[in-house]
Amino acid sequence: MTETLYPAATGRAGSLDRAAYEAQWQAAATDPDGYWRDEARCIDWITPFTTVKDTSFDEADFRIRWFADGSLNVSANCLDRHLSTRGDQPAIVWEGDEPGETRTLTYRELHRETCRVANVLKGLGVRKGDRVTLYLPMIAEAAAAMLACTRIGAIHSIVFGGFSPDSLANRIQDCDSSVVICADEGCRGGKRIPLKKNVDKALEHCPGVRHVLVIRRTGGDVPITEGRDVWLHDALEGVSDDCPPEPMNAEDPLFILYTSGSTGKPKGVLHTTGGYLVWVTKTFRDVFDYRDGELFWCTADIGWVTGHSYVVYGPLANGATTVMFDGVPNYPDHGRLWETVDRLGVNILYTAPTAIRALMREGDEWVTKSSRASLRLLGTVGEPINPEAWGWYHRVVGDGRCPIVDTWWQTETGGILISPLPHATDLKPGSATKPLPGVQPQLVDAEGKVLEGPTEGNLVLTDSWPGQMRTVWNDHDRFFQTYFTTYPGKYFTGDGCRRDADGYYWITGRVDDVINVSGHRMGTAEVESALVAHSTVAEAAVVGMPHEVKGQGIYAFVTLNVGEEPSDELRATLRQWVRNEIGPIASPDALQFAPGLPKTRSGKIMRRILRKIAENDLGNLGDTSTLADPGVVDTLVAERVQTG
Ligand code: 6R9
Repeated sequence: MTETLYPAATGRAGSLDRAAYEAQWQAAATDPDGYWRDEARCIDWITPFTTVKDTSFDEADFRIRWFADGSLNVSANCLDRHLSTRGDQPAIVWEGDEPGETRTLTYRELHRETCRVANVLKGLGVRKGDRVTLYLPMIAEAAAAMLACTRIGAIHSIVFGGFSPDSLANRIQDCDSSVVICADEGCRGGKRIPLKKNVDKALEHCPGVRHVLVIRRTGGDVPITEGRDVWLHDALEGVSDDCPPEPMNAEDPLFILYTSGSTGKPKGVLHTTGGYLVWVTKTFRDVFDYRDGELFWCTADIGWVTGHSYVVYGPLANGATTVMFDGVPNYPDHGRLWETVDRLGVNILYTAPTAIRALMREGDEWVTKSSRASLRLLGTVGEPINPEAWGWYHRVVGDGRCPIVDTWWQTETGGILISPLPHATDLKPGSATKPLPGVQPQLVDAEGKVLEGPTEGNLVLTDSWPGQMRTVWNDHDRFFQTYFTTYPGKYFTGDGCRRDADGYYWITGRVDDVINVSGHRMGTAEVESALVAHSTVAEAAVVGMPHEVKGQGIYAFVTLNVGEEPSDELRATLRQWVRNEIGPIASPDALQFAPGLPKTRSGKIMRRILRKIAENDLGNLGDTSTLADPGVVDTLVAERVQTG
């Protein structure tokens, strides 16, 4: 197979080039403490640290600590330190759901807003270490609320606005939040999202919540519970804009973010203060090669880790101007992103392969009628990008002149780990290319044997990096069990990966029971438990299937209780049920009624076979002789749902 190679960009003074990348690698390998000590200078410390790396993935002395005796404040790094040099520069350019509905906040304005919200939170009794849940649209106030939490040392937990009241309630309960911040409603693609009403429903099951701070976004009519609910605009009246930043230890918790795994309920991924901020500050600067005055647009929602690290913390810590987009790429039409790029003058665009594929289908004209002359660099994240979509992004969107950084990372990693640097790395469409300096990937087989050279296997990381998650909230044992026991002494990513002869990494997708739907992580177990919670369902098994736009779709096999009859109506009911239980992103794309599921004699569902059926790879079902009743497979194949 001949691969097209796109040479690294040249001719931009000050960019990290090949030599600089090599030099950093050398430094990280020969003197790790010295290397990370220097890198940690990208942020301001209140108390300088004296210890750098203090980590071990071995069970006997398992620990992950970075810069552990230093202290700092995240909001001071994102705001205060820029005031003297760029107080009047835009920090946030907000673009609403309707084109041209914009608002700009300078660093000075965002600083003031953050301090005032922080004082409101204090007034509601929020103290250092308390948890605050945010359930918000992509409005500038959301960034101010995040920064306000960090200013006083409260731990934020953001729940994506597309999650149901039940999912929200579970996340509030798990971390025991005392305050929720929401908006009256959100706007997405011309539709209203009833955020406050969802909070009211969730709070029926969350007695620990003392206050709800409500931000007026649409002015929609929402119920207010006296004594509990407070309008932010009322609470802000007369509030001081003086709020000194709380000095936080480097290892103090910064935020919790729930993410799906192979088993059980979503885990509260915990990131701490110093290491996380160093990592997102450095990776934003290096991977996007950001320069003063440029406009950076990451289209992710703050409900996901990409929104945390590259809409808010990474850009603001670097004094960048970041776009917050409260809309969707296909509203009011398929030209929305490109029209907005032109109107705002966006220089760097960071988005997901699923959005690229969806827009690619609509034809080039939506793109080519815009100029996109301001664009310098493109990025992708969230799932593997197929070479066709990469090619289209490069040729049509970037006019063949913008490098693409395909960035691999996870909620757990805090920030980017494997990615090209635009001026140092030759690009291969579909490959996240090479690890950043100091990042140590390895490929292993199922037994843990290390695979060398060009090969394919499971992706692990053999050593820590500052942005690594520190624990699962309230369940340190689950943290260790989930990530460090499959391959003892190594962090297991859950991803499969190929490495080619040039040492380039090609992520092939999850090898566990996590599916990636439009770049959103879903645990198959979560969808299954939602399905079996319906009164008609006896058993359910959920697997991923290839989907042209979403990357993966959700295929559900459902066995009904005795006496229940399969019907199209029931199929629609069950899909709607899952929407209500978890949220629209979890709604099955295909739902097949199965009189029985393929099981081993010990009663384990053979997902391997279900995956093959969902993929329509029927010639490859493999050995079915160990099944308790091999006949069920024939029925499932015969009644397979057409998925196109
Ligand atoms: C940042 C984010 C993590 C999972 C990860 C992998 C997939 C992310 C990717 C990619 C191929 C890339 N993934 N980036 N796969 N190429 N550039 O998406 O975090 O939501 O936790 O998902 O996404 O499978 O394990 P998260």
